[in-house]
Amino acid sequence: MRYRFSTGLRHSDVTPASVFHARRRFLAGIGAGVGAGVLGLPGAGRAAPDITRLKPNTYEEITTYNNYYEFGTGKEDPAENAGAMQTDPWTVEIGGLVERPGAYGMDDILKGAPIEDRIYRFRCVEAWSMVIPWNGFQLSHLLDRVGVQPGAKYVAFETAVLPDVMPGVKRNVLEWPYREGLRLDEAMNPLTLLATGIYDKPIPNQNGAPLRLVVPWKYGFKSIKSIVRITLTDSQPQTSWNMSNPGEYGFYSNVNPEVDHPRWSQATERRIGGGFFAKREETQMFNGYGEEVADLYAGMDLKKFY
Ligand SMILES: Nc1nc2c(c(=O)[nH]1)N[C@H]1C(S)=C(S)[C@@H](COP(=O)(O)O)O[C@H]1N2
Ligand SMILES: [Mo]
Repeated sequence: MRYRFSTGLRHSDVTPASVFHARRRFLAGIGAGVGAGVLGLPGAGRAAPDITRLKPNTYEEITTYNNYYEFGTGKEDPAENAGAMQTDPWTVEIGGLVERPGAYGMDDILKGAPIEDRIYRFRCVEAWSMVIPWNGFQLSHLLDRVGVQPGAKYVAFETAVLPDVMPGVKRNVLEWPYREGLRLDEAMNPLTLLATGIYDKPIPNQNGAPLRLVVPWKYGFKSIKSIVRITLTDSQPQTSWNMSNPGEYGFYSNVNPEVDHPRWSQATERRIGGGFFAKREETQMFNGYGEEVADLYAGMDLKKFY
């Protein structure tokens, strides 16, 4: 529990309940729908479903149907194999264009981190989705603490490579370490979390303990697990899926029902746990978080920058 509640206080203890819930609705995207209705903006007629009202997937579903190739490529492999990974102590090397580079222990990273509860829809590029109640803090909080230098434009992330406990890294399915990256403004967006828990429990190894990225408007593979390195750079970093297949996986990877994966459609998704005969759902632009993030891509051709 120490990874989540290092202060001993829950976020809901320090924020009045009304503010807490209003903020939560805003962050989940409902604030957007209401605003559009009042102002009569286009799109108000077809309001996106309220993401906070989506029923979260069960703890069991969230922790047994995973992608974590270091532990195997099957959906059940991570839950089966990740238990042996030692996540305490854990150190994250933070470097590149920052004022205070160094090896930061988890206690240090969590010092003063305002842990929040966020219910996010999570959309995999394989066209399935889940709704996950995360505990975590904004990546911007950590970046502010280490001090981003003016020349920094991107943030690069790497996962641990632990051959003794990760059977998957002996195979070349991807180039290890697993790498991901964000543009600095994407990294600083309030929706971008470093997650430390699920359902108020410490994050399980198969979901990326002790610290994993969550970027809800992008396909799941951007949300890199078990982070050991964060580097601020001035040029776009390499990312594992883009390196392995640039035609199928771009750097941006924003959820976009209009840009299909070369081998399948991205227009709809299957909610995990809905049962075999459940209707597929229509995928929403930016996974339903457009009000919060569309401005980041103003003027960009998202078919080109997929
Ligand atoms: N290090 C690492 N991070 C990773 C992956 C991985 O294989 N290795 N898989 C990604 C993919 S494809 C998805 S869909 C999500 C799955 O997260 P979950 O298992 O917590 O639902 O993790 C992402 N982060
Ligand atoms: Mo994924």
